[in-house]
Amino acid sequence: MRRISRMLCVAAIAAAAMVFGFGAPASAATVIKVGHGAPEADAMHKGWVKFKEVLEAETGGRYQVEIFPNQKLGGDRELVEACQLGDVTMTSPSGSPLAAFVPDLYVLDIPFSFRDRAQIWAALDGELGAVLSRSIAKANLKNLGWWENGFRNLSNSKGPVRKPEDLDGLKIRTMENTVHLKAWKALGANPTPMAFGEVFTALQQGTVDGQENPYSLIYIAKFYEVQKYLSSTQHIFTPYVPVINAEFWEDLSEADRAAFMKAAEAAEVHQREAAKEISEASLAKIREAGVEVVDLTGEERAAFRKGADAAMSVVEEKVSAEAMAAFRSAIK
Ligand code: TK8
Repeated sequence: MRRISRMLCVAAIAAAAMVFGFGAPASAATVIKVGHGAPEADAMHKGWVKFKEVLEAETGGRYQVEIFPNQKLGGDRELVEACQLGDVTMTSPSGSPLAAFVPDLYVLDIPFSFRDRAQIWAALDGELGAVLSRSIAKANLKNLGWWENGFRNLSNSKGPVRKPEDLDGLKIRTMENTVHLKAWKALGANPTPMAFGEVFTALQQGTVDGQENPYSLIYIAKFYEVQKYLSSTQHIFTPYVPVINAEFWEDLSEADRAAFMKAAEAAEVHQREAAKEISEASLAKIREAGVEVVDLTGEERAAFRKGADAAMSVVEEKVSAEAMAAFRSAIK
């Protein structure tokens, strides 16, 4: 139906162009509606701005990208559903809520598996990323790369968290992801899944005591204003996953697909750089604001590993053998 109405629309514009003799590409521009859940100061938004700039230039304005940030069109889960239906053309959820639609992505939710960015990008730009992209395709979405949300750290309003015992009974907001829930429960915390848009109020009102996110979002979303303590747990690296509705992608010409890929590649490079910079600057600003930062040593961090063991048992049930094998070789 959608495809037919798009064809009719193109035909009508072509007919009008013949009758009235106009050929300006802007009048026939296809709008690409992008929805995402992060604030505009986040690197995710900068990635989309770059995507817009390159795609519009490459196609001479035949495509116009409209970006709706900050959950204007919904949180991660709703945006994934909207993108599957084509109600938004593109979106970029965190990998963790996308895993509910693409179970193989749960391999990225096992705490303490990746050492650093270099190892992560090697994995996602390599075999593991290729396997996961094929799994994403089964959810009616075409993956256009891997962006950085970042290494996550735990903040809370109750007290300094240096060891797992400090988590006892602590109410923590998690992303909507069953593996994360399992991991925090195994560590003795009391986790509640919640959409990102509700987190600030929940922290402010004390519905939850803490949350975990990269330094960038803890700063940008102002969580640091309502949290006294931050521990450098670095327990998970969350990618943002830019995706496009699969039918829309299939209908594109070869040349247009190349333009989309070019824009996506430029966006990815720009986004990763911005994310790294913003993350470092954010930690400094959080410290300056007076949050007590608990810098964990490698050994202290390792004590939280029993959360990872619990997570692994869920992941092994949900993930394909192929994704598991690619994950294991990526973290060697
Ligand atoms: C933004 C979310 C956010 C994520 C979360 O849409 O929910 O905590 O870290 O960045 O994807």
